[in-house]
Amino acid sequence: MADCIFCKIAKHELGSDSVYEDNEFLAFRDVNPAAPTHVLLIPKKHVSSLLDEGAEQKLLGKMMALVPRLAKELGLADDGFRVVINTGQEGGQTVDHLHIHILGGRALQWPPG
Ligand code: DGP
Repeated sequence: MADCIFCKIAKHELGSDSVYEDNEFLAFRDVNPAAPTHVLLIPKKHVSSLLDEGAEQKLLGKMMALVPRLAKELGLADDGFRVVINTGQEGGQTVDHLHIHILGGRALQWPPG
């Protein structure tokens, strides 16, 4: 998608503080962190949300399998972390490109606002 900010980040047309990259996925630090460690994991191909038919089992499985690896590499495994996929307007999704938030580095409250 030409005007998608995360597509531009995935193509390195826009800079990001990346922590992981392979052929299919990129993980980078959130520009507006909600926790001391706040990373976004995205597919490089444009998938608009968890409701998009492109969010299929294989893709989601690969993304979720990357989460514990990233959490360990980010130093979050000992104290724990949270994974969030905001979906749609009332779900708090502001960027229409599927992304998994990985949050940690402090005691997180529940329920979220
Ligand atoms: P969500 O509200 O779930 O759609 O989360 C979108 C997140 O993306 C939000 O926490 C801020 C982050 N974000 C938006 N634009 C940029 C950007 O250009 N760079 C980075 N690193 N993060 C961004």
